[in-house]
Amino acid sequence: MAAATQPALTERPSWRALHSHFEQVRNLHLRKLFADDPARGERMTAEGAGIFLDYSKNRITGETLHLLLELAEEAGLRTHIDAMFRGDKINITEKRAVLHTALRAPAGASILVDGENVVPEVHAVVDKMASFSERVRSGEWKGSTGKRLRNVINIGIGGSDLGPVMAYEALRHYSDRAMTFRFVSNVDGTDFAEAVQDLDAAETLFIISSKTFTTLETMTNAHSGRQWLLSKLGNDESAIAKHFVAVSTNAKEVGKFGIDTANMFGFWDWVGGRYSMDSAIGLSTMLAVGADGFRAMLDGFRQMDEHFRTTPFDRNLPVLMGLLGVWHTDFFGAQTVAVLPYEQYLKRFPAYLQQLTMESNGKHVTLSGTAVDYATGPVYWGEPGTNGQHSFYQLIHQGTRLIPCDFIAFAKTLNPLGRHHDMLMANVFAQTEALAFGKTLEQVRAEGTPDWLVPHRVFEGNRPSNTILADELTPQALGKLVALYEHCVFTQGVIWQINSFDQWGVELGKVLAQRIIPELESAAEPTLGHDTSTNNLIRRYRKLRS
Ligand code: G6Q
Repeated sequence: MAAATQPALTERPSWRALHSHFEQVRNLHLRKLFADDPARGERMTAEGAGIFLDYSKNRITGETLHLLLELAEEAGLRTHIDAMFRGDKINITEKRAVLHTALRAPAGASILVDGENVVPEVHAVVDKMASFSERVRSGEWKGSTGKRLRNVINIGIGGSDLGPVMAYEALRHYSDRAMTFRFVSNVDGTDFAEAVQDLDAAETLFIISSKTFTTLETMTNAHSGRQWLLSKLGNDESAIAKHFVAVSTNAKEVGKFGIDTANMFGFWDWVGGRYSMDSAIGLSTMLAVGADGFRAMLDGFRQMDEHFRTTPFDRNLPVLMGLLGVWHTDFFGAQTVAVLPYEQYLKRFPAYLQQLTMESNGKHVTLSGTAVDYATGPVYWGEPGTNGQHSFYQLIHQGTRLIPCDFIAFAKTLNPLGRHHDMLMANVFAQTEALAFGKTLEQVRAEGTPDWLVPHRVFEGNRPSNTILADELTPQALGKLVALYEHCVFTQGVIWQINSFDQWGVELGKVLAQRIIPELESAAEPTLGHDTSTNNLIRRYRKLRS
C-alpha cells in the first residue's frame, strides 16, 4: 500500500501551516467570530442526502477550513475513498477489502473482490432474509410445537450486537409491536437469564449472530440458549431447526452447532464487525421493521455513500466532520467527543458509535508500522438530551476540558405530544448557543449577582459543537446517520495514516482469559504463573466462590 511512502503527517505542508495558524486563532472567541461575520451561521453549513450540518459553532475561521481541506487533499483522501469503494484490500494487516458500502450498492452495480462481482451475492442474501422475515412475521414459520414465533433473541457481541440493538431501539416506532426483541451479548449469565425469564420457549426464535462463530461469549450464550430451549420443549432435538438460525461467515461451525445451514444467512470477510449492521447481522432489524423498512435503511446508507463519494470536500458532511475532529483532537488537544442525540429512540446510538469510532481509530501506529507522534481517535461518549443536561453538561459548560459536541436532532417527532417537541428542540438550540457564547462577567454582574457569586456564574463559552439536523427519524434517516459517522471515521483514519479496519487491541485480553478459565475451573489448586496481583486475585476468587 502506498502509505509506506507517504510523507509523515507532521511533515505535510498543510499540517505545519495548521500549526502556525493554530497559534493565531487558538484564543479567538466564537463571540468575536460571529460578530465579525454576520453570514457565518448560514455560510458554515452543509447539506447532503437530506441531512443538514451546522458547523459554524466550531473554533475555526475560513483559513482553518481552507488548510484542513488542503490537508485532506495532501493526504490523498479522494484516492483513498475510491480505493475503498472499489474494493482494494485497504485493511492491510488482515489483507482484506473494506466493502460495507457494497452491502448497500444498487442491484446493477459491479464491485469486484478477487475478480468476482459481490453485488449479486449481497442482494441474494437480502432477498433470503426478506423471505425468512416475512414467513416469521406472518406466522407462516412456526415453532416446533406449532405456535407462532413472537420472541426474537439475538445472541451476539460487539459488532454482532451493538448495531442490532441500536437499530432496534432507533426503529422501534416502525417495529411489529406484537413481537418482543431481546439482545444477549454478555458472558455474564445474568444477561441470558434476564432475557428469557418471562418468555415462552415455544414462541422464541434465537438468531446466533457471529461472523466467526467461535466467539467465546456468543458461543457460551448460544449453548445456554440451546439448553434452555430443549429443557422447555421436552429435549426434542428437532426443535433446534425451527428455533435457531445463524448469521455467520463460518458454515462449518454453524453446522457443528446443529443449525441447518439452509437457515444460515451469510456475509463476508470484507465486512468488518462494527460495519455490519446493514449486512445479515441486521436480521433482527428486518424481523422488527420488515423487509421494506430494512431496504429503506439500506437506501439511506447508499445516499450518504454517494454524497461522500461524489461531493466536493468543502460541502461533504463526513469530510467536514472528520476534519473538524482532527482539528479538535490534534490542535486543541480535545480528548473526547460527546454525541448528544435529542431523540429518545437514539438512546443506544452513542454506545454504537463508541465501537465504530474507537475500535476503528484507537490506533498507535501508522499503516507502515511506525509509532504516531500525534493523537489519533478520541473517546466518544454521550447520552440522549435533555437527560444529560441535568448531569454531565455542567462539566462541558464550566469544566476545565474542551469537549466538542455533536448535537443530533429531528425536525419532526414520531410521537407528537402537546408541546414536547418544541421544548426538546428549544433545548438543542439553547445548549449550542450557551456553549458557544456563554455568559460574560459583565452580563452576570448586570443581573445584580453579588460579587462573591459572580465567578461561579460566568460561562466562558467558546465550546465547540456541530448540530446535525434531519427531517424525521425514519429507517432511511438512520442509514444516513450511521453512514455519516462511518465515513467521518474513514476520513480521520486517512488523515492519521492508520488502519481503521483492524482491531488487534482486543486480542490480548481474549488470549489471557482463555488461559485463566481452566485455572478457575480446575478442582485441584492450580499452579499459577501470573504476576503476584493476578495470582492473588485468582486464589481469592477460588476461595470466596466456594
Ligand atoms: C468488530 C469487532 C468485534 C466483533 C465481535 C464479534 O469490528 O471485530 O466487535 O464484531 O468480537 O465477533 P463475531 O461476530 O465473530 O462473533
